[in-house]
Amino acid sequence: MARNKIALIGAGMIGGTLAHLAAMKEMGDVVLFDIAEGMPAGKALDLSQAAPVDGFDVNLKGTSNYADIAGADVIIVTAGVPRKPGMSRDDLLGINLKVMGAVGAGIKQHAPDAFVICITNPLDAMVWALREYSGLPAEKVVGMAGVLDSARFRHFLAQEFDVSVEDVTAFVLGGHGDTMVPVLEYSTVAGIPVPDLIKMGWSTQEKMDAIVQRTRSGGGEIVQLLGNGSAYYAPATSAIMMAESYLKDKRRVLPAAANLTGQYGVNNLYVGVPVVIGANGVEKIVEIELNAEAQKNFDVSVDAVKELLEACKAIDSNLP
Ligand code: A3D
Repeated sequence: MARNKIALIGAGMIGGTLAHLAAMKEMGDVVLFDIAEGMPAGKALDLSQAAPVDGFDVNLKGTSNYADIAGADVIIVTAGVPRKPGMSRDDLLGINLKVMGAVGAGIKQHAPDAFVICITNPLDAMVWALREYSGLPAEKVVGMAGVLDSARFRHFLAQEFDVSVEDVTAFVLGGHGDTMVPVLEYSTVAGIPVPDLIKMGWSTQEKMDAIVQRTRSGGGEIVQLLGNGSAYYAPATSAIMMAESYLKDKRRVLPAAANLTGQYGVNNLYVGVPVVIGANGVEKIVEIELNAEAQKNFDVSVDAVKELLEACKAIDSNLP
């Protein structure tokens, strides 16, 4: 049986981390693609030299030629520029939209059967544009944000409750950005919803509100600390989880930016919702009933995504 093939478009901080994780997990052979000459080959060679030490048998190749992604089962896109301190995700829009045009054309020509996970920001707009430019079916193009946002939420909740992160589940909806909607009612410790834990005296509503706010600005906090670039370990880990669910047909239920076709009252927009990821890509969109506050916050988030799409269309009139 042939090995799976994972193509990483963008071999920067997240791309390199993705390559390391994919190789260590022996998910398949790895192609690192970047427009920067030499760098992807350098990273591939460096990682190949870790293989004898760690004992993973995969081939790693760095390239600037789209033909090398042919036959990829999974493609993870991080191509573009990350945020610098003081920049919002939306500031990246103009630059990264052009990058999505080039990446979409490369995927369309060389790997139209792949499952594509987009990470490039502003996420909800870029994944939508990538789907348009690539022409792939919507269930095969998905955006990574929710797994990361809910991981941040879980980390903060586990710290507050002083329990294992493994026993904390967290629920985050909406666009990736300051308008994301962490939902406390659906976030639990070993199945006990957070509002019940507050009643049990484990924490207070004020502390939970502060955690929700810290989750919303979790990416910005890291951008400030790093001083040059944005988070990459947790974003890469999150995308790898989504790729594994597809490759192993695990049917994990994960929050991801998916193309909505009427669910949550939204049409033709990529927004973060719980989805089932299996061998056919996004196999199901989970539609839950939201309470009035979550619905209000979700609507604000959807409006923010709509604004981004309008900005994309103003830049490229070929977009629908
Ligand atoms: P960085 O280390 O700069 O890597 C980006 C790479 O893309 C660089 O190596 C560039 O050379 C390359 N690149 C630029 N243009 C092209 C092109 N046309 N084709 C191929 N490669 C190209 O950034 P990073 O890895 O830290 O972040 C990558 C993206 O992920 C950024 O847009 C971030 O904002 C975004 N990001 C998203 C999240 C989410 O949760 C959605 C989290 C963290 C970062």
